[in-house]
Amino acid sequence: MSVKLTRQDEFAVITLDRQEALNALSAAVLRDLAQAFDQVAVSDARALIITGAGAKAFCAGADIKELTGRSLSEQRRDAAFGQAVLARLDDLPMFSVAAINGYAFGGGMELALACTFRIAVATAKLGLPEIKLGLIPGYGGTQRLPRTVGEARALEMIMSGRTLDAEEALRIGLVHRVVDADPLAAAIGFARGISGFGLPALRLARDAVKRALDVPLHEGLKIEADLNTLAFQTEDATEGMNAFMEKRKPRFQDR
Ligand code: DAK
Repeated sequence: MSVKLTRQDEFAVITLDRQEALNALSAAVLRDLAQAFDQVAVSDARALIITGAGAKAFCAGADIKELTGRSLSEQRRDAAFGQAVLARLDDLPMFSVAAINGYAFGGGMELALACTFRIAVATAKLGLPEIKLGLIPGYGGTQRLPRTVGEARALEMIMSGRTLDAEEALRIGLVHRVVDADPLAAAIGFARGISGFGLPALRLARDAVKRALDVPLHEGLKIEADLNTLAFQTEDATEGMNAFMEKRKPRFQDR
């Protein structure tokens, strides 16, 4: 199996392990990823971490060797499937963190973009080089990248196919942290800094922010008011506010 689903404490961990092809996303890997996301979705994991096996690559993109020799309708179907798999990741009930341990190119960058957060090792290289193959990104890159770094930077990255180092990725907001070593441990530490809050509030916050990018401001503010009202109705909100007034740490129950 090239997709390994394991558990580290309260977190699910998916490791892409196809090192002979720099963890590239073959059709089989995409199918296995879809299954793994479905398993994680119904688990009690508080977050999902995704990383690549080995020190060289997070994921070098779609499997280029599989991309050729297919009809246009097959390409269309495959793009829709890849997009749907990454949408499952984006829509998971728990947040996700990409632990970028090396190359994150093309579909690998798109996989990381579908995660809620991204932590990169300092030696990581990132980019959407599809243009160099005469292609454009097909697994959500043209849509998620501008939402992450803005239109101007996304256009430059996609139309030049330029490789970014981790420091530049951090500077433009493509990754949230850069670490010198062990991005998986760093991603788990990062997740732990968030996952102790109540899951309902975390989910509502994520939904509100994600929907901000899809609707005009006045509609977004209505969404915020609705979700904020829902948050007030949780037991965690009562506990959080009581704990503040009683000068103690809150004990959230995810209710
Ligand atoms: N696919 C398949 N094999 C790959 C691969 C990839 N993306 N990347 C690397 N490999 C394989 C290499 O072929 C090599 O295998 P062997 O030749 O030894 O059998 C092995 O991994 C080691 O790679 P290298 O020898 O090249 O290693 P280097 O350290 O020299 O170079 C590198 C590392 C990451 C700079 C280089 O491998 C590289 O440039 N890789 C390709 C990166 C890339 O261009 N990624 C984007 C792919 S396009 C769609 C439309 C578009 C897309 C998808 C769907 N639809 C309409 C359905 C496009 C998506 C993409 O991701």
